[in-house]
Amino acid sequence: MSAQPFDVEPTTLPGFTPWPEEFAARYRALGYWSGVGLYQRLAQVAAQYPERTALVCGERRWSYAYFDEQVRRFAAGLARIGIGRRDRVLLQLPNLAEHYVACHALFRLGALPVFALPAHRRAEIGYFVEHARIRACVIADRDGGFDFRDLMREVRAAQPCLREVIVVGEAQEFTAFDSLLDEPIEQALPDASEVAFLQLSGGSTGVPKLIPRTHDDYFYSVRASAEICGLGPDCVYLCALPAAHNFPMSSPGALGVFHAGGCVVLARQADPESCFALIARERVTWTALVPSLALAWLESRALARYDLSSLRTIQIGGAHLAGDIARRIPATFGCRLQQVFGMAEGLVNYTRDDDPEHVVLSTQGRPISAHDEIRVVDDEDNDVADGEVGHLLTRGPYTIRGYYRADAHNARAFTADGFYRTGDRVRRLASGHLIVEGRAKDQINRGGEKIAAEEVESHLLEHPAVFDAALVAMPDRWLGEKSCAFVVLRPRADDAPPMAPRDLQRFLRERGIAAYKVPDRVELVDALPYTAVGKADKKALRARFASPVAAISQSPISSPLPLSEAQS
Ligand code: OOB
Repeated sequence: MSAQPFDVEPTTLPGFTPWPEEFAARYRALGYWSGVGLYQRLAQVAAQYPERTALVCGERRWSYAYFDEQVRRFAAGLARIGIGRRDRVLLQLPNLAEHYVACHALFRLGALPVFALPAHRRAEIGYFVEHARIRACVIADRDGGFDFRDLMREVRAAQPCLREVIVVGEAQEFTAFDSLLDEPIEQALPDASEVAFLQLSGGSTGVPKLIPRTHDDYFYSVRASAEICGLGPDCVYLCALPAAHNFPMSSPGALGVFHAGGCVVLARQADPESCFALIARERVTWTALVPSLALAWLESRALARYDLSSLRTIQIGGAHLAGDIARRIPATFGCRLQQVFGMAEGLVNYTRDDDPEHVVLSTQGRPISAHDEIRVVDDEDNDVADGEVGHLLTRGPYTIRGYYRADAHNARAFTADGFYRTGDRVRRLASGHLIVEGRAKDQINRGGEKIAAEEVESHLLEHPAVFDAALVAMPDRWLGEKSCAFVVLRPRADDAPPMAPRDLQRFLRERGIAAYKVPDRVELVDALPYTAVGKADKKALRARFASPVAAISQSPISSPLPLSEAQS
């Protein structure tokens, strides 16, 4: 009797697009894919440097030995409640040591963390839970005045697949994080070619996309990044951005620091005062910021009050860095600037320490790997010459070949031969450095936080009074970009109350979308301009902000902090 197909365990996670075998073989032969898993690397470092400080979180100071023990304990507790290989577990934690414990415990088990941001709310979390069939969520009790247990109650009522909610802090009816710190047990590690986690895409479509990254591909990017950035056991990294984001996680980020045996200092808040105090206290040597946060730090009056002389490098990435801000960073902080242009889908570019100053100031760096394949193409996918602007396509040893469970979208987001269409418009210099000139994707980059226009528009269209809507970026001094929704209302019955822009903003908040996605401004218009093919003409809408007077006079007061904490 032969086994039925459904009895056979699939060799990879269903919904994951692997690299074609010839590429996988090449990346292995080159030693890029080393077969070492993400937990395994932490265990190696903990054996090498048991006494060194791995993590500083508030007043807690953990050695590598202690950190690794916490990971093994939590992995044992997760196994006890039935979490195992390929189960998906959503992590939505602020910058706490438990974030790294949870993700490494899941790496050890071969279960997959799904990295949500603290700003996400019912709409996003509910979607991730349903789409990735999440078994458990790990949350904090409260953060920034928000109670994540209430959010979980709502999500769980709608999603029966969600069986466990694990809470750092006061668990109430849920499972306390600390109650899962069991005695460590022997556990078989997953194969490094397996998917290690699902990361979130900035997105440009109606629903967010999930990015499957394998141990092999991710650890390669971490290792190579740590080498490019010269990390050693003496590095002290301030994690000021949300720890779950790809930039502070792996470029080289916290995983790069753990790989090198250095120390990660977690900042609970990204504001200048809190971060300067940590830099001075812990003698922090480097950090990663988005441009809007760098600007807030540069403009802070607290600068003069702290000794920041330990800083050697500030990395800037995630959004366009204006030339004047770039110049002020080394001048003000007395340290090196490194530009980073990366994406959760894979490709990461860095300026290098030996690049001439004008290259560091004016380019977004060059790829990590000699095997990152870069194409810059016109609208018909023909390559353009170096120095000309075109669409950036890429393929390589740590760039995905497909989003998780998204076949129809994958057909558009990747070329037939596996290049990822980044949606960014770039110029490549003869040296290989890239300059980001803009983007073709329908996305707003709000201080590094990405907003898919279509996602917000589809929420707006759910309002019975809305006939049409288009979300576009408008310039902002602090965040680089903010969002403006142009909305056409349906004809109103004579007795219906008038609709104000803030009613629509409230409607979106009540639908449970992250605060950073709620349009900063709503313009009610009689009609949208359309292109020849009948789509909203966003170029024409954006042009309405071309005059700085219009942008400044009508924009609400800007907040200098990019991260959601500033808006919640
Ligand atoms: C990083 O990752 P994501 O996935 O949040 O966003 C990726 C997108 C890029 O496609 C590009 O549109 C934009 O963010 N971006 C930049 C940039 N770095 C990213 N645009 C202009 N200049 C830059 N330096 O944002 C990310 C991931 C890893 C490392 C660094 C950033």
